[in-house]
Amino acid sequence: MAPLALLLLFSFFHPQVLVVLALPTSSANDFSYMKSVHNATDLPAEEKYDYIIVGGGTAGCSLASTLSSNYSVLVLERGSVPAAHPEVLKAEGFVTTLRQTDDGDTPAQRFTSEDGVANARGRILGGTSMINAGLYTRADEVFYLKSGIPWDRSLVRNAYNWVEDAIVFQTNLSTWQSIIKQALLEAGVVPDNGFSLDHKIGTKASGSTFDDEGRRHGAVELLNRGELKNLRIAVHATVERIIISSNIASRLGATGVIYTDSKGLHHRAMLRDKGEVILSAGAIGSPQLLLLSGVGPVSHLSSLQIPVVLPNPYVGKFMADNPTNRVSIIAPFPLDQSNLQVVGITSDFYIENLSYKVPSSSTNISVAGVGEKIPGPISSGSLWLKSSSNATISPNVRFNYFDNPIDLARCVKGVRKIGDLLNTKTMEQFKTNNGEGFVFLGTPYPKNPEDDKCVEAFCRSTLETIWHYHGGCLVGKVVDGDLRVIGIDALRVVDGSIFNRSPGTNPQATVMMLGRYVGLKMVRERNGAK
Ligand SMILES: Cc1cc2nc3c(=O)[nH]c(=O)nc-3n(C[C@H](O)[C@H](O)[C@H](O)COP(=O)(O)OP(=O)(O)OC[C@H]3O[C@@H](n4cnc5c(N)ncnc54)[C@H](O)[C@@H]3O)c2cc1C
Ligand SMILES: *[C@@H]1O[C@H](CO)[C@@H](O)[C@H](O)[C@H]1NC(C)=O
Ligand SMILES: *[C@@H]1O[C@H](CO)[C@@H](O)[C@H](O)[C@H]1NC(C)=O
Ligand SMILES: *[C@@H]1O[C@H](CO)[C@@H](O)[C@H](O)[C@H]1NC(C)=O
Ligand SMILES: *[C@@H]1O[C@H](CO)[C@@H](O)[C@H](O)[C@H]1NC(C)=O
Ligand SMILES: *[C@@H]1O[C@H](CO)[C@@H](O)[C@H](O)[C@H]1NC(C)=O
Ligand SMILES: CC(=O)N[C@H]1CO[C@H](CO)[C@@H](O)[C@@H]1O
Repeated sequence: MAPLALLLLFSFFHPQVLVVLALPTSSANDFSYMKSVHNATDLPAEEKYDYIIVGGGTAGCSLASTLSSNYSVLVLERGSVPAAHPEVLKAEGFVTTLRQTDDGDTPAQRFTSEDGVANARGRILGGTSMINAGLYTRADEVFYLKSGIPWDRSLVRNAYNWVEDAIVFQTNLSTWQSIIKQALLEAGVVPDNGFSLDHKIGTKASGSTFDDEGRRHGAVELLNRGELKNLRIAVHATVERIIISSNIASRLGATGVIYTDSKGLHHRAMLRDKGEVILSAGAIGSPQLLLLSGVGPVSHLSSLQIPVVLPNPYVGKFMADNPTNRVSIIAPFPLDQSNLQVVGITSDFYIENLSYKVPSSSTNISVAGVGEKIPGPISSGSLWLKSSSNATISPNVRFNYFDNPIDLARCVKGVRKIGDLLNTKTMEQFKTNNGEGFVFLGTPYPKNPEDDKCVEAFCRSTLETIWHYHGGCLVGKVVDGDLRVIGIDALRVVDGSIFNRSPGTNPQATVMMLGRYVGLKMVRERNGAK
């Protein structure tokens, strides 16, 4: 048999091998989309488009690209282009980007939720996909079943493939990721699923939007797959509100949006016949814009003197963030900085993490971190406006981590698994003082992992975000199964705000898939096919 035929036969029994062969290890960044980018100050005071997408983020870019195949599309992004912040294009830039002092245009906008947990969101073309840790993995089955969306699963696969063909890589595992993989298997997170983009119980290496040369290929590069001549992308364009009017039959409908440029001047973008406004401003931005446009809980809108356009008690509700807890070990030998590549998947928790260097004048300390994150979560909170008229002022948000005891119980299980992992032979090499123990940076591993109260206290005291917050515009509450805002024509929401649980171990794959998926459906619907 020819080697290729043998390989294909082998792949048939081991599907992950086929994926291995299909994904490249690296490629140059493609900036073709720059042809369509304009400074908002250069756009006219009023223009018309078929589709207006608010937020050039993770979902917004794949949606815009898809709709541009045959329609005029305007993308309005408050941030700048990646080339203006080259650190976002490099894996080494991950930590520095998150630590930058906010000057109103830095790509990671930091915020602290009312729970007191430090968090961040993207403010750049490509959105949060340009500041994240790059791990790429598809959604779990429970996500599809509970999402409220009547998924066409073949279109879902088609949409994931479209994303993966453009920006997903199979990279070499860093030292720490190889060690974590071995330790997870030894700690019983089995089977070894090799390399896979699918959500499977066990341990696997997944794809990355970073390539082997450490270049980031975020959602922004999906714009290149569209018809650039039909796309207009405005940066430094902050959308202030959606223009909603009622027709002769008293039906509400979106007719356009108002945005401001960097000089503070107002512009209007209006819809052509059959057009739509799509909010892709993320889990913080999309509910915020509905509230600023008068769509939301009456008491909240009235307290801010915002005229109520459509009462909906659920806008900004069910805001959730998956709590994560980790231990950090000071490595007795140097480790390369590593972004996320390996994940351990069980039904109750997921284990993943990265290593990084803490440089100082005298020493370079390498830190190996390992953390667990729970699925869901079940606990949730809400979002409310701080300003009644200024979209640049971020809303307040509270996630109520661990409000539900099931979330806390899952954390306890996950932390115990980290204990199993620390007890493996693989991890012995990290013990210092003649193999006596680990040197932890920050809170050490709990002394009595058998004691529920002790581990629960660890869960609460070391609570962090893994930045997978979602919700605020849930399906069945704010939008319908086609993601149309309930009660308002020509207005949809397409981004992480529609999720009632975070998809898979990490959401970006599914957010990008969603943009492509909804875009394909919209084009089909409009062309008369159902
Ligand atoms: C530090 C960090 C690490 C992460 N690591 C991973 C990971 O490794 N793997 C993974 O799968 N996920 C990861 N995530 C999560 C993932 O990146 C996000 O869930 C996802 O990108 C969210 O996509 P979105 O389209 O919902 O929102 P975004 O990508 O945030 O898009 C929203 C866009 O709207 C713009 N916008 C908002 N308001 C306005 C307005 N009024 N006018 C104009 N524009 C506006 C924003 O600037 C932004 O570009 C990480 C997130 C962070 C913050
Ligand atoms: C956009 O134009 C304004 C006004 O001319 C200018 O101040 C700003 O720097 C420009 N921004 C970019 C990203 O080019
Ligand atoms: C392009 O859009 C027009 C209407 O705007 C429609 O008649 C035509 O069928 C579309 N073509 C494709 C290939 O989608
Ligand atoms: C990745 O691994 C392959 C095979 O071991 C090696 O040839 C290649 O140089 C590695 N690439 C990088 C960037 O380390
Ligand atoms: C720390 O790392 C930097 C950059 O790699 C290097 O220049 C420096 O010599 C290192 N310092 C020590 C003490 O190893
Ligand atoms: C909106 O808020 C931002 C940030 O605080 C501020 O710089 C800007 O001047 C405000 N805009 C208006 C119109 O008040
Ligand atoms: C994605 C993630 O969980 N990152 C954490 C991994 O561990 C390091 C160091 O311990 C933390 O700084 C990261 O936040």
